[in-house]
Amino acid sequence: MTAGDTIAAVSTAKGPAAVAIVRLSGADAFAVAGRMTRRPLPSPGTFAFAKLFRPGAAEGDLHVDEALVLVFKGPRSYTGEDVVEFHCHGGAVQPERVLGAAFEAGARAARRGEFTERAFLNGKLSYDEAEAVLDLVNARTSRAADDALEGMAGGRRRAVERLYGDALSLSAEMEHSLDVDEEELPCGFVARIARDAAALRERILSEAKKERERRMFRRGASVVLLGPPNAGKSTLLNAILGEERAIVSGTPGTTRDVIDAWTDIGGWPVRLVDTAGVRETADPVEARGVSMARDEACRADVVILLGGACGEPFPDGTEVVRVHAKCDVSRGDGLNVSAVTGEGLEELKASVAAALERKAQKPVEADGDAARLSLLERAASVLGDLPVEAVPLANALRDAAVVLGSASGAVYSSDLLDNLFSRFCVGK
Ligand SMILES: Nc1nc2c(ncn2[C@@H]2O[C@H](COP(=O)(O)OP(=O)(O)OP(=O)(O)O)[C@@H](O)[C@H]2O)c(=O)[nH]1
Ligand SMILES: [Mg+2]
Repeated sequence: MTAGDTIAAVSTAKGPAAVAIVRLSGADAFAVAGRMTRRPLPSPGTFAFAKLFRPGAAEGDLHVDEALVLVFKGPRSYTGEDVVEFHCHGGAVQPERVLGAAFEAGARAARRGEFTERAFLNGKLSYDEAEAVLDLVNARTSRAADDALEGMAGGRRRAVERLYGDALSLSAEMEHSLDVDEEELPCGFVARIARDAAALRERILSEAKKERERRMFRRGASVVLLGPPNAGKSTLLNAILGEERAIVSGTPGTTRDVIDAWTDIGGWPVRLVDTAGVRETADPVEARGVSMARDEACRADVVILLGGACGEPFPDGTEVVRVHAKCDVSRGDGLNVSAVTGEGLEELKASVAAALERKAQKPVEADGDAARLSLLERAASVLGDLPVEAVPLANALRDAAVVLGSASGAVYSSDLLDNLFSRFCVGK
């Protein structure tokens, strides 16, 4: 596989749809497309309507589809290479048939994220921008999408580059001061550099905070409703979702399974989970549900606890929001909420959002996309608790500048790149 070969994929989601896009990219993209249209392609930057054929089809054979053909001449394309897009008919059959014709015409199947990988390799996108593209197509909430869009516009890269630049200039000032006589330095010079280093550290920490939030946007958070039977868990699930997702009844033990749905709480993508009421029971099916409820609570980022003790203590780091439900009937300890009148619902969502805000900042296990975060954390720790003395300050600033330099991303390992692009879908 060379970078020069021409790749093809369906870039739109599978399933019934009016339109699907089949995309070609590579040195031979125009030739491959020409074998399919059997007539000259529209000039770059314009489009034309054309019938698409299998290259091997005989004269008079039926075409595979009719499509809008868009031509982009490299480097003015998404990948930086020659690109052709066929906006063909959607559905279960047509996009795959057009793709099949493209393979017969000389293209090969694109790997996951290969279009974006080529854009990166051709200098069309930085690592951070490519990562932001991935975040955007996977975004589950508007807030996550906004953050990704800012990243695509270069926001993440510029933020770290600025930190790097500022660390470099502080470091240079400090190094220079070591070479001159102390009397020549302005009064309070070292104290001023120490203050600037502390301010730089705050900015690094705030960038690290955003990076942690991004990780929460990516993985989503799980918020589990837990409590005894009839506490009102399913009713609360339905009220938060604004739809009747779970069965509600006055009979204790109504919910026996784990019921979940994705929703947006305060901009966080949340998997909201309803569980079986926790109680001792002789019914093996219900007992299984209760044990699943406890498991979900142990894995949860936030537990919304209704009415009393239920299998606590939870693991360290679990955020617990205590709710007194049915507050239209009686009031009690914790957040008073009524799914019937709606009282306390907004407060509950705000408490959950605040708990998620805290949770996002707690340390989690490092994984493939933690590289920038751990570099930022290292730079912050290097600059932590500095004495107001020239030599340790100079050393710390030099170390911080080196670490921020790699965080700003001039150099990436191939593992890091593989990890990023394999998280894309085919066709992106
Ligand atoms: N008045 C009032 N009734 C409620 C409220 N929330 C739930 N209920 C009622 O309480 C009963 C139990 O509600 P569910 O939501 O099924 O309770 P649950 O905790 O899911 O119960 P299990 O699935 O059995 O564990 C139902 O009759 C609901 O209509 C509320 O805010 N106010
Ligand atoms: Mg229930």
